[in-house]
This record gives sequence, structure tokens and C-alpha cells, in this order.
Amino acid sequence: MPPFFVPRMNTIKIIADTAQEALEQVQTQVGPDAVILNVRPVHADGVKRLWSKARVEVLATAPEPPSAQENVLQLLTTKVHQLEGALQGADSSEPLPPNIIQMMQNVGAPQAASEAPACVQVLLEMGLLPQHAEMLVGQLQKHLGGTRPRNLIEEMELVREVLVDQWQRFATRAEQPGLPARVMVGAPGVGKTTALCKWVTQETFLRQRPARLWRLDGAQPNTAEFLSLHGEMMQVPVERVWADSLDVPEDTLRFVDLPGVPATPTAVEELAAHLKPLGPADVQLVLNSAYELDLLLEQARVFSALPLTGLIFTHTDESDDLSKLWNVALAAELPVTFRSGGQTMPGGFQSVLPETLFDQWVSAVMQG
Ligand SMILES: Nc1nc2c(ncn2[C@@H]2O[C@H](COP(=O)(O)OP(=O)(O)OP(=O)(O)O)[C@@H](O)[C@H]2O)c(=O)[nH]1
Ligand SMILES: [Mg+2]
Repeated sequence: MPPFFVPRMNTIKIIADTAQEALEQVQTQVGPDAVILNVRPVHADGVKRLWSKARVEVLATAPEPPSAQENVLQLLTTKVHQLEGALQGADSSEPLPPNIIQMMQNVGAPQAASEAPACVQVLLEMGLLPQHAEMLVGQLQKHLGGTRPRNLIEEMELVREVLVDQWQRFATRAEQPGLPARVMVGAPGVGKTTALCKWVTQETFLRQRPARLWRLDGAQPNTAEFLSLHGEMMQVPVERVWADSLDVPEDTLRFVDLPGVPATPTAVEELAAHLKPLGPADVQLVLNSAYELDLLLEQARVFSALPLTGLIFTHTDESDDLSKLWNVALAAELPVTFRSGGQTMPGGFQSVLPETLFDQWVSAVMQG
């Protein structure tokens, strides 16, 4: 079992001959909404290992009851009112977190009294890079026309809308028709193959969609033996060479794993040559969110020589700074498609919606 895995309460363990059988047993015992925490092959011990096939172990638990979704902008209103109260010396029933006080005071401070509307200044305080502020101000003015929002909350709602629109424009522009091969690219060791395994597991195991895997070599050999083992367990064929002649049914998802390459123009150019035979593809740049923002921006810049369609952030179990995701997405002009955290399959692999990401960003800052 991977070292980071911590089983939750009420976790059940099923061992079966095939992934399909294991899933059926999980669903019988936990219900159709069972949350799959981990899927892995298990081998018999000792000599028996020589003749017995690997079996499949699945850890699953019941879904968490839906928590009351907090309206983060409402939360912000409350905090602003509290701040106003605090600034006027009125009694504030609940003390504001110091970072929020600092943030709001900075927004109102003379040194920040630039042209940018207060909502943009709040985002700058939340970690947005100044280079994105200008675009936001321009977009906000377009959205606003002649009217002015009445308060900071309305402004925040508007800036959220602007960011979501922008994101959707990136997504529409990058979208490929049909069912293109999904390819993971990125620097060495950022978590490409792990993310790919999770994605395949979600699609084949949980959604029962047919899939096929390619573990291709690049300038370096692709040593990810665990991808082949995982494919075998999922009963997904794993190829080692790309062949156009291979007759893959149209509804089959195709996933391609390549070894990492350093973020240099020469290495990326060489990688482009390896991507060419795949035709139009869904090329996802995988980034480790625990890296410094400058490094992530540099990787996004260099890899953008490829026809990228989206970004996947891994290691979200080690870094939860959402401003990085916004800053890289806006700089690369690409949507973040998935966030992936941890080493269990398919645990912590979530598709990303810009609205939710914005609310989580505000809410994370609010909570300090
Ligand atoms: N904590 C944590 N570890 C991860 C995560 N994703 C991957 N890892 C670990 O990081 C290491 C590298 O992961 P891989 O998926 O092999 O990385 P890769 O990008 O495919 O590597 P190359 O193909 O060699 O470039 C492995 O030990 C993974 O278990 C994650 O989200 N969180
Ligand atoms: Mg790999």
C-alpha cells in the first residue's frame, strides 16, 4: 500500500479475481454511490505467486453526506460588514481573521488607491499576479458598461463572472472534436503516469467506458512498469508502440503516457516530434502544484510550444495554494482540467470547474 494512504472510518476491503467482480461486490455492500478509495493488484505469497494470477483489491467507503454549501460571497459580505464595524469602533460579535483585516485595510490604503477596482485589488491581495490585473480591469469595464457595482460584493460577483468567462473561452479554443487521444506531457517526475492511471481508473472502472493505453518511449525509455500492471488489472490493453494500423473502436478512450522531458525548448521540440504521429490530440500539461509559482510559469511557457489543451495539477495533497492555479491558467491561457492529490487510485482526481475554484480560493483566504 502506498505510504500516504490513510484508511477512513467504515472502509471496506474487497478482494476479487477481476476489477469488475470487485466493483460489483462493493456496490452490493456499500451501494451504487460507493466512493472508491484505492484499487490495486494483490499477489499471492510465496511459491503460490508463481502460478496464481494477481487479484484485485478495492478499498471503498460510503459517500460523505452533502455538506451545506456555504455561499462564499455571502461570507465575504459578513466579513466586510464586520470590518466596517471594527474600523468604526463598533462591537464586532465575531473577530475577523488578521489576514482578512490586513487584506481589506490594504485595499483601502492610499498606496493601493490605483485605478484598479477594489475587487481586483482584493484578488491581488489573494495572490493574483499583477500582470493579470490589467486584463481583468479591461474585462470588468466591458462587462459593466456605464453602470457601477454598488459594493464590493457585487464587484466580487462580477470579477468571478469575468474569470469564469475567460476560462471558458480558453476551454472552447482548446477543445478538440471527437474523441482525441489523451496525452500527458510535462517535466520528469511531476506525476503524469499516476494522474493517467487515476483518469483511466475513473473512466474504465467507475464509468465502465472502454479504453486503451499506450506506454510510449520518448527520447528516454518509459520505465513506468506500474502503468502496465495497472492496465492489466483494469483489463485495459497496454501498447508499447503507437500504430495507426491498430483498429480501435470509435468509442474507445485512448490514453498516452510519455516519459517526462526537461522544460527546455530543445527537449520540448523533440517531444513535439513524438506527438506528431498521434494526430490531433488532447495534450494535457501536468504540473506539480507543490513547485514554486515561478517554476510553474516557466514550465507552462516552455511547454506551450506544444498544442496544449489543458493543465492538470498534481500533488494537491501537498499544496493548496489556489492562486497558483489561477495564475498559471491565466498566463498559459488554458483551463485547469483536473486536480490530483495523493498516490491512491483513483482517489483525489477531480475535474475542475472555474466557479468552484474561485469560491474555494476566496473561502481558503477567508479562513486564513
Ligand atoms: N504525494 C503525492 N505523490 C504523488 C502524486 N502524484 C505522483 N506522486 C508520486 O510521485 C512520484 C512520481 O510519479 P509518476 O506518476 O511516476 O511521475 P511521472 O511524471 O510520470 O514521472 P516520469 O514519467 O518519470 O517523468 C511517484 O512516487 C508517485 O507516487 C501526488 O499527487 N501526491
Ligand atoms: Mg511517467
